[in-house]
Amino acid sequence: MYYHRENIPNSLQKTLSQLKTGEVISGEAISKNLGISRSAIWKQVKNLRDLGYIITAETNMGYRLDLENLPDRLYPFEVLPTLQTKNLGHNIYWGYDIPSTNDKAKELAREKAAEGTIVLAETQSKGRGRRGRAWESSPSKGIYLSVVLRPQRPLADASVYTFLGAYAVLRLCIEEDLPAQVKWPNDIYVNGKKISGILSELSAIGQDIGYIVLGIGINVNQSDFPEDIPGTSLMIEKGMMLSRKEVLAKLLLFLEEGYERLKNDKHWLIDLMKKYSLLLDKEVVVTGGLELQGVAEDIDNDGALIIRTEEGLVKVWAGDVSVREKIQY
Ligand code: BT5
Repeated sequence: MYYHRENIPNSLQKTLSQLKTGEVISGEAISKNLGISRSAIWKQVKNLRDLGYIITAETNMGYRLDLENLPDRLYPFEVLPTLQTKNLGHNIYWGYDIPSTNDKAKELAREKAAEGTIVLAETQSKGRGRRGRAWESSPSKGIYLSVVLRPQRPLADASVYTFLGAYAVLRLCIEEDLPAQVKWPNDIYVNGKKISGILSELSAIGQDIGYIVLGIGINVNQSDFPEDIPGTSLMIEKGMMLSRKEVLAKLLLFLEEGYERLKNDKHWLIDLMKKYSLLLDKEVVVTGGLELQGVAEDIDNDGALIIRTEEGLVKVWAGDVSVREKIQY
């Protein structure tokens, strides 16, 4: 089941809007209001039911949509009216199960998808983290999003766009009064547990960025996680369920705002990453490529993490960094 913005049947949305009063409305009335046949409406109702809307048919009276139990899905026609962005997210590719939204977004980017195009899935069968790790994508609980960006920037600036994803999630958490921190370069933690991960992938044109696919996974309404994943969700931290649609709309707004600011300057973002860093001033261990340990001292203007080791300062551009547990005697 795939919907691209252009493919969403307009009539389906119109029928839905007629039903969204929650009152009983006759097929005849809908047919008159929309200027389409009653059999066409019957088909629309069937399609809407297939999408999870509960519509009862009251004999001789008409249809009624159950407003209390709307499907918890990020259908483009539900998401679009909530967006407050100028450009970001206005072109939506949605699928119930997309193996990896990043892979789909890369495919669309190669096919010249416009900047700001987003891919959304209810679940991913091959959701990816870095280095072949998996991203747990339980159906309709989290937000699994990939954004196509085309910044006109040299490759050297690429790492700040991973930070951009972290920035948007950080703002979201701060707005929800949650004590969020960023574990360089791409994890967001709340109260010691991971709530979100970012996977940014790029394609180069010579020495410049061609496109960036910014993949963001956020745990929203999960109540628990598999034993081997020390994760948390907005719901666990807030003690209540959140509307994924509203969370998504905010996230895209913060992303767009940050993206616009990055056109003039990137230092504000580096400063913010330092301010909310989980690692700075801590004893850390770096693995995956470089293997070293020391104290995380700074984040450089090029996005690298600077570690003070026994041999001196070392710059780390990529890798897994964990805080070294203090040995208790
Ligand atoms: C990340 O990788 O944290 C980047 C995750 C990016 C996921 C998004 S979802 C939309 C888009 N499409 C994709 O295919 N990917 C992106 P990394 O730093 O390598 O962390 C991966 C590790 O996080 C795993 O090995 C688990 O330990 C842990 N993990 C997996 N799923 C999790 C979840 N839902 N919540 C918290 N931790 C999780």
